[in-house]
Amino acid sequence: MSMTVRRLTRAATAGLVAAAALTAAAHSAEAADTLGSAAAGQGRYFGTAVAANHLGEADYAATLDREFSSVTPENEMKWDATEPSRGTFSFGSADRIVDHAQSQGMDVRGHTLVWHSQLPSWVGSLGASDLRTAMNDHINGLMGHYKGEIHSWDVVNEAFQDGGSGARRSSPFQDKLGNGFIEEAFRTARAADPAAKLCYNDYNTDGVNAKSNAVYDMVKDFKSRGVPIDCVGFQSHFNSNSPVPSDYRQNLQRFADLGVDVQITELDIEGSGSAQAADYTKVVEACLAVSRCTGMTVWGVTDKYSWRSSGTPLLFDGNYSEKPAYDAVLSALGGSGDPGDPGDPGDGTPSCTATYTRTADWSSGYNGQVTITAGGEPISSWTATVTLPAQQSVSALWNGTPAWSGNVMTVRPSWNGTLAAGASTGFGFTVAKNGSDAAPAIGICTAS
Ligand code: 9MR
Repeated sequence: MSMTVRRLTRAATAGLVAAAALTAAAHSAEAADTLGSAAAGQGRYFGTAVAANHLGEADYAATLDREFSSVTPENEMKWDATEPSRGTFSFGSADRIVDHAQSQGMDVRGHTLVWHSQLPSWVGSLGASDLRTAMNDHINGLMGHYKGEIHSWDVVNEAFQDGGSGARRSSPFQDKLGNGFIEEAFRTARAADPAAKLCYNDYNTDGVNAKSNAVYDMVKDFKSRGVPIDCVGFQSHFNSNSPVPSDYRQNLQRFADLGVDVQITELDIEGSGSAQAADYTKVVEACLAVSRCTGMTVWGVTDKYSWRSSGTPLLFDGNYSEKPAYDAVLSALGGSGDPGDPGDPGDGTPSCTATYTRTADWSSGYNGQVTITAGGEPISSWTATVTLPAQQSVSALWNGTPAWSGNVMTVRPSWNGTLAAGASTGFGFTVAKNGSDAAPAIGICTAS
């Protein structure tokens, strides 16, 4: 297999972009902080997962470029995307993300080299000795292609089981190569790109529990034996079943105390309004309290493209408006918002966001729910528009008062206009599909 170094210009390009950013900052001393600039003020990066197929959407790219200082390809560097058949590497989508990030002076996290999921079937059918070779070839193929261009690599992802056993998860690697596959992957990775930080990454390891204890023991063993590991990634996918643990900071700290960096790698928290904002604050504060917590990545730019989109777990809603959670993160990072921005706390401007979920679905119809969340000020009324696909018609609506213009329904409150800052209400409606299953478009929410 031939290994090509993609390019050697990343450092030079990043230097130019950084110089340009400094000039811009000097010319606009009054400008609001962004997530990236506020995190930089704390010596941290603030990143997001990115999908190559959304980079062409103007609002997506503008939000990404304005706010974030690091990107993680959400799926494009996984094994199924990069080596779909043995020895044949395809880097097109991943290159698009890396090129975009470099043009903006952003860092790139590599995700992920060895994982049981999104693994092409040919890998699972190999015998042990062939599998070992294939694993090392895969690591060398990816890390060689991006040599010198990746800030941190998730070398091994999710190798431990959920539940109380602390056991390793069954996978072709575990089952055929045994526990030693993780160590081997890290050793291969270090040789392939000595400049990249090498991370172990997992979920449900955010607090102290049997699973995080097992990872802790592995990292401790690696450090004591000189197995190359630089960082541990805590995915931090939270919701009501898996809330932000009360010992989150303590858990991050005990890993840091082993002599590795810790990174929050896939943060998202289902919810809305002030409760979601408060949870985000806890996460940012925990990272800032641990000096070796070097940065945070949220798992997507906008709720509408989240892997958990119905849970609205991110910082920007489907219209790319800043949510209360955004304001909370910015403020926890010590940043200040633009006082002219609706949604920033204390700016005196009523604002709201509207997010849409299909809550029930059957062959001839569906129910939709729009959640209205007040921004950083209390509001006394709100207006949201719902544009229906041409064939569809609304047969019922509750908790709102509709007015129609063609296929655009403008909804105002019935009894539920008054909201505290960050609080939520909503309205629901039943739609007759009349042959179209398309989703309605939700317009920008306005408040008074
Ligand atoms: O967000 C990713 C989603 O688009 C993919 O369909 C999914 C497939 O497994 O992977 C998601 O990302 C996962 C990440 O790679 C590893 N940790 C859990 C993430 C959420 O499932």
